[in-house]
Amino acid sequence: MSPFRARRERLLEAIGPRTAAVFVATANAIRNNDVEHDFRQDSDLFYLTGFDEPDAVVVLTQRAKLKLDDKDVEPRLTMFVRVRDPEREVWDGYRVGVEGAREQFGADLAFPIEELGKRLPELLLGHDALVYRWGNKAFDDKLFVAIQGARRTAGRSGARAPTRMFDPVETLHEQRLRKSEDELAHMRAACAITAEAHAKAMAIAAPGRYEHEIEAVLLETFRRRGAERAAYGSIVGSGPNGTILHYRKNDRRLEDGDLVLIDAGCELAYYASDVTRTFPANGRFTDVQRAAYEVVLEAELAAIELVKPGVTQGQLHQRAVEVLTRGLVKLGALEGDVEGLVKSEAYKPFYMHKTGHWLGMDVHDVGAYFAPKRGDDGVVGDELAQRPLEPGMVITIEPGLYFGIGADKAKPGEKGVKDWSHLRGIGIRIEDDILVTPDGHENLTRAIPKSVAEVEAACRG
Ligand SMILES: [Mn+2]
Repeated sequence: MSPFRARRERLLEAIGPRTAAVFVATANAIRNNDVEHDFRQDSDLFYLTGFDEPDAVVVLTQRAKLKLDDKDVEPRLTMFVRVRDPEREVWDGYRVGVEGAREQFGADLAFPIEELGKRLPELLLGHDALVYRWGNKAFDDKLFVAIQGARRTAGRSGARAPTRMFDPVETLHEQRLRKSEDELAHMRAACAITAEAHAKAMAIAAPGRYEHEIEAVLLETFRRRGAERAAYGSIVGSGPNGTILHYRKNDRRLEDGDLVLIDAGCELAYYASDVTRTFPANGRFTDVQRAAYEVVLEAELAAIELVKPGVTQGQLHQRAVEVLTRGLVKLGALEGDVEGLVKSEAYKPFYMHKTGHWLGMDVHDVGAYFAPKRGDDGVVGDELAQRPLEPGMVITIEPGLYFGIGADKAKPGEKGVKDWSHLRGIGIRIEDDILVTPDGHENLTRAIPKSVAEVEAACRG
């Protein structure tokens, strides 16, 4: 339990002595009729406790004083959980229960979830602020009622009660943004499994196979090696499907001459990996596919090359955009001065997304992308600016080029656009997971075939 306790203590220190924090478990969601979606715990709650059951609320307090069985208790961690229920456990499996929350998860106090309404106001007393991510429709009202209850009591007794609420983005999510060695060990392990899955997928893909057969190989690898699940819906897009950014059907038959774009990564111990590779279904790039692939690869490598503390994600995106735009000219899709084409965003019909995102427990991980700008005098001003990378942060780098329906916005003859019909149907993205280190970066997914020669060799199996 010690890393979880250490994280809670760090959070309490960050939020200050008169602030409490409330975290709510993910609710079970119905898929259809009486079948539920697979449960996956809320990342914040898991990060702080390691507890993975639904119907739970975690309250961190520093000034709460409760009288229980004539004893004064000053809890720091209070958990509201499902009670043990042999009848239900026959159907749904073991529950930690109230005693388990104390004994296995280090709760100072634990109560049945049914007692939340009664206990929460007491726990909030003594604090004048609260950290909570509002927007949880099922829980917001309960919390506001509890705050009102605490304020009524406080008004009569001279105690404090919360009058302010803060989103966890400035405290807990800053903590989650910088990965500890424990966390990086999980992320490395997740990346190793994802690496095997991508190599296997390249080896089995062939004209005549279906996208879902390749998806099955990815999932087989994830689960066989102990990953709980895919970190997000696996994309296996062949031919024109590779140009659809969040393609999910995975039901097309691969044809000779197709490219196959796979965006898939496993989640292991609640940590995501997120990798994209693009390869020829028949194992050999055509000349035009190779030329387009080399452009995306050059953009990806150039952006990765820049990653080090102090650089912003905006700068990485800018670098990728420059290389892609130069490449679009070389490929014959655009014409004109590269700098001008970048400025006029002529690349956008072919490259419409950003070059990367935070990666961690959530595939698009928490954490602010912008921070208040510091002037030359060191004073924090009003404006927001892209924040600099720091050691321990993990990002993805994932440039791409897409000549699908989105590209139809690029009309030959307009704004530097040439006839790009020779590229139609090509969709390419290359994505790696990059750890920022004190003196640069480490590519956590470097083991996955990526150069033209490596990819063609992996396709041969
Ligand atoms: Mn990604």
